[in-house]
Amino acid sequence: MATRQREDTVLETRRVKVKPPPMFKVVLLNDDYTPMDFVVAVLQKFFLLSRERATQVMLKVHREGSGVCGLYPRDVAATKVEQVKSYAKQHLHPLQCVMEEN
Ligand code: TYC
Repeated sequence: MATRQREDTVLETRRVKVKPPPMFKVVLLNDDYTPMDFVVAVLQKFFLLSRERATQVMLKVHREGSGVCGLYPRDVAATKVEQVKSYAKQHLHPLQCVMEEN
């Protein structure tokens, strides 16, 4: 009986849908006190932007209130946010950074 059942077994091939991981924007927020050159340095150091690109992003944040530094998987984005906040705090600047699901 067991043998018969095994012979009758059909293994179906099933399409396994693998979704790309959710991605998160790391967003820098404007404030009135953090020096512009410090923000540019942060964007170069933690987001590997060129000085030119970092200056553009900093000015966007300064004028519009916020700006995207980069797009990363959840754990990478969370690490960047903590690195920026900790570095700003060490330097006594109120610079804030958040992550948002894309
Ligand atoms: N607004 C700041 C100033 O005038 C500059 C600044 C830019 C601060 C971007 C934070 O995320 C920021 N010194």
